[in-house]
Amino acid sequence: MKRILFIVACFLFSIVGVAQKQTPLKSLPLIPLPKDVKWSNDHFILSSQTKIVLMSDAFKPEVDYINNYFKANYGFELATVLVLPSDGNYILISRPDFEAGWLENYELNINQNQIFIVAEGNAGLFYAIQTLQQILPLEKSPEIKIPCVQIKDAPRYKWRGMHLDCSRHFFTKDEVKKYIDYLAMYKFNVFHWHLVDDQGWRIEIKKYPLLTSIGGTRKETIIGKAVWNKDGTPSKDNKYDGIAYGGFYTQNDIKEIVAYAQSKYITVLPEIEMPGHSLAALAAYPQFSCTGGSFETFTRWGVSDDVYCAGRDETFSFLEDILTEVMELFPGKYIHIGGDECLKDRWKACPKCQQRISVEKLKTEEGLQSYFITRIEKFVNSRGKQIIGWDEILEGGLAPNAALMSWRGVKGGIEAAKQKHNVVMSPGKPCYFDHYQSKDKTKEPLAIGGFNPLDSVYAYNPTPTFLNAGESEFIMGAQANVWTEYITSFAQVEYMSMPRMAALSEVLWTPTEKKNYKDFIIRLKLHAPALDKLGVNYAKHFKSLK
Ligand code: TNX
Repeated sequence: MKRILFIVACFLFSIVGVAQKQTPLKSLPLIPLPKDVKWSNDHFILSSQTKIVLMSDAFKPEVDYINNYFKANYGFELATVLVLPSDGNYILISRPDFEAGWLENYELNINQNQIFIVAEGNAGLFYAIQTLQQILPLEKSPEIKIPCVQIKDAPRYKWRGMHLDCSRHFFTKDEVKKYIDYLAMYKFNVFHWHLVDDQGWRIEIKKYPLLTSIGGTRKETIIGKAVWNKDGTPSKDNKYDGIAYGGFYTQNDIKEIVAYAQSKYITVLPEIEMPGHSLAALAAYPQFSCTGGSFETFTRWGVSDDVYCAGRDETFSFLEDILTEVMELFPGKYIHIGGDECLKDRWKACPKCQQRISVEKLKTEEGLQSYFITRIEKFVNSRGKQIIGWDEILEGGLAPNAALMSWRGVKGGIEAAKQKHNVVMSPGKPCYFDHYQSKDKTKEPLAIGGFNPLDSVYAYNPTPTFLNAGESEFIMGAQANVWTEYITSFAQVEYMSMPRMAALSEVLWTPTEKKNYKDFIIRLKLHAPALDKLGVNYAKHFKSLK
């Protein structure tokens, strides 16, 4: 008898345990999962009678945002009132103590009569509204049933980034804005805009118009996967499409996109590659190369031997002029200067580069790479900004104030954190969203290679557990990169990045102890109709997961 009671007790305990553990996570389509969520089966009924209280003009942007959203999605606006109504239901936005800046924590409390949105900063208010949007029903109706919730939320990391390569393939201003919308939906706060590479220069620089008129176009593009000879040169069997390809953003376009991102509390991080990945610039201005050219914007993928000449002072003046214009366009603290995959063959053969190595006592070409980045860093710092670069900037010694983006695994990031430099983790595994997401490649669009399925993204922990507390502080967060050699359309950008972006958002936002992949999949399935409504071409592999 005792034994039976014990078994029954265990059974009951397990049901209660499961219920407690799973119920709160199961039925609301919240991504990323907030830090603390409670909810009941009660509802707030929102209609055109619902009022929105504008306590202070400081909240006007949020009130406008909510009203625009309701108008677009449900066909009505809320009545704005200046004082708390004595009856009826209402939405109240408040900030206990105004703090300038982008504080991101917030509370969203919904009972049957009121929706309270409370935050210390505007970013927090914005995130509260993003959360609210996720739990609104999708169907149009004069009475909108919103579940009663109590949410207390704050992010795990301060750098929550997504990158998009607009050089290898160009995406229009509207497509870039759509991408920014997706970032905002999942509470990312950095959009890393890869604007420059061997295959195309995509940002207008007034002082050097040939950058876009020549460097913004390539005469054709390789078709399919590249074939290589044994010596590493591209094979003659490669086929090219014979179609000129180009595009760039004017400075006005850039201003528009930066302002758009800013309205969603997203900082745009521009990347201007140097000293490698610079063939498009050299096609326009060959005088800043080691050999003098001539060059053509790359028509294939891979890395070019020709890079900026580090021996000529004019190269630095050229780059400083470019960076001056760039820094005026992008208000963020960081400028990404690339620094990756700079082949050293030209520098080895270049008398000017060799002279620089000897005069500056640099010893090697790696030392010259470090000299290059440090010299650029000094300039950027003199304008009150910081540089961030790919992990190759560790070669020959890290520039004194540089932040580092770790892509060749996490080794570089760990090394930099130990040296007390800020770090963004972005290792190829699992943060390269240009890699395959499913094993069956025959069913996937051609991709560059690799394999980063959704569960591997979800399981990622950007802070290596063996770092001590002091070192971990330098891990600002992580980001995923969408390189577009093989991504030719925006629909394909969506396919490669969604829903892996959703999984990454939870890595970056949700406390580790609250993460649970099964639960995430349940919520993702509930969230999918919202993506359908937006017309997103997301990958659907998760739909068959149990
Ligand atoms: C490496 S990540 C690159 C890019 C390529 C990418 C393809 C990095 C700093 N450099 O130039 O597009 O791999 O996955």
